[in-house]
Order: sequence, then C-alpha cells, then structure tokens
Amino acid sequence: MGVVNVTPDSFSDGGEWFEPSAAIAHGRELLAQGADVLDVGGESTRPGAQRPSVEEELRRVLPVIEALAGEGAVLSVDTMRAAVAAQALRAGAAIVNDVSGGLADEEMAAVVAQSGAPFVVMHWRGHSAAMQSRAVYDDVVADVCAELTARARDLTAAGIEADHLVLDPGFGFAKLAHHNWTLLRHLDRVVDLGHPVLVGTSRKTFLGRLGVPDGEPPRPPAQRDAATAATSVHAARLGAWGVRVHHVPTTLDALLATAAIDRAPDAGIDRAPGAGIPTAATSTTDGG
Ligand code: PMM
Repeated sequence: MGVVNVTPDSFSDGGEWFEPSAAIAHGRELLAQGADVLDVGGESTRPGAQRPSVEEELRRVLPVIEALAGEGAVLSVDTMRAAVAAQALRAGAAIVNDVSGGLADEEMAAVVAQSGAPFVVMHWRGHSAAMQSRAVYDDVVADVCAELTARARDLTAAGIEADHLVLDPGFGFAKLAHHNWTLLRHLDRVVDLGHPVLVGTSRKTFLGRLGVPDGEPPRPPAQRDAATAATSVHAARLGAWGVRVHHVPTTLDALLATAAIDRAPDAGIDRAPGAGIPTAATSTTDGG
C-alpha cells in the first residue's frame, strides 16, 4: 500500500503532494513502482497537528480519489470522518482506513457497514495531542490485541461483516519506541486474531532513532526507508496482509528478495527455480 498524503504538514512527506495535481502524479508513480493499493489521506496525524475542517479534508482528497479511481487504481481513504469516508467511497475509493478504528466518529461504523467496503481498524487511544500520554500498557501485545478484539466485536455488532475488517496495531500511535519494537516482534499474536493485518511502520520516528546516540535528533524521515523495508519484510514474514509505505521501491525490492529466498530450491537440488528468481540467463553481468 503506497501512501498519498494530500496534506501540508505530515511528518513523513509534509507538503510534497499537497496540490491535487502533484498528489495524482505521485499516486501514478507509486502504482508504476508496484503498489497494489493507494492510501489517500487529507489529515495529518502528526502530534500537535491542527485538524482540517470537513470541507477542507474533502477538498483535499476528493479530486485525487476521483482521478486515480477513474484510472482504475484501488484506493483506500485514510480518514477518521464518516462524511469524508462516505463521499470518498462514492468518488471511487474501495477501502476505508480509519486510524481511530471508528472511535473518532460515531457515524463511521454505519457508513462502512452500509457500503460493504473493507475497513482498516487501527489501534488508537485518542487524537494526536493526547496520544503519547496514553502510551501506558501492562503488556503492550496483550493490551493491543484485547483492544483490537473489542473494536472488532463492536464493529461487527454495528453491522460490518467480520471478514471485512483489517486490523492494524497502530505503530507510533500511543506507543513509545519499545512498544513498537515489542509489537513488531510479536506481530504473529495480532495475526492470530484471525483478520488480515496491515502494518504501517513507514518512516516513523522509532526507525529514525536506530544507530543515533541518545540525545541527538532522529534522522530525517526520507532516511528511514531501509528500516521501513526491514520492518515490513519482518511483518510479511509473520503473516501481515499488507504494509503501508511511503517509498514503494525499497520495500518492494526487499519483499521480492525475501520471496525469492523462500522459493529457492532445497540444498542439493540444482535446477532453475520458478518464476521471479533471476537465473544465469537473466543476470550475467556480475556472474548471475
Ligand atoms: N500511519 C499514519 C497514517 N495512517 N493508517 C494506518 N492504517 N496505519 C498507520 O500506521 C498509519 C495510517 C501516519 O503516517 P503518515 O501520515 O506519514 O502517512
């Protein structure tokens, strides 16, 4: 899943794709690079970010969704607002991705239930201003699983088909760095809840702190793509259904390399493997 942030202030790529024409072009580029789904959002969830009005959020996302859906792209709309989800679905979005898992807007569950669209339910403990003070857990894996299970139960009671729910542990949302790492290590426990799992570690601050001495600022977001690829490969290995990333080529390459390893013949069997693995005929310049 490639990210198209139509915002002036996202932490990862703030402002770069704020004009609809730039966002549309960026969406096309991500598709050409191999994204299966584009996640279009008009509200930054960066700590301290001002929320746009509903009208402003619609103004940002609708032209982008209309244009890209018209070209056949599969789109999710990244929104916490039922009114935005409803209009985005009418404009051609196929999936609703709500970082609040339906908690921020009590109309959301009904809109999604009525549409029959898949719903990404992220683990969430409040809007960005409050969330880091809520990063308190007895056992982050057990607590996140319990809160996601409760959400899934309430959303199915509100009429959303259980098999339309995708769960997301919410990396960076009400989580300290060690919470994010523990959740990644034990992601199989989230997968075991029985729903497809989406993982969004892309360019988040906990990745930017790798190798940086305490007290120094994290490396900038665009220098976190290798760590994004590593965490995304790990998530795929543990059974994630999807990974949400800003820079598609790095993560896709890492996933392709891992898949090629998985498909390689057993030791002692010396024959060309199945499709997708370079053979001597396709890679000769460095010896294949
Ligand atoms: N993270 C962000 C925004 N939307 N949606 C899901 N499902 N999961 C996430 O982890 C997630 C998200 C924040 O990152 P960005 O605004 O820079 O894309």
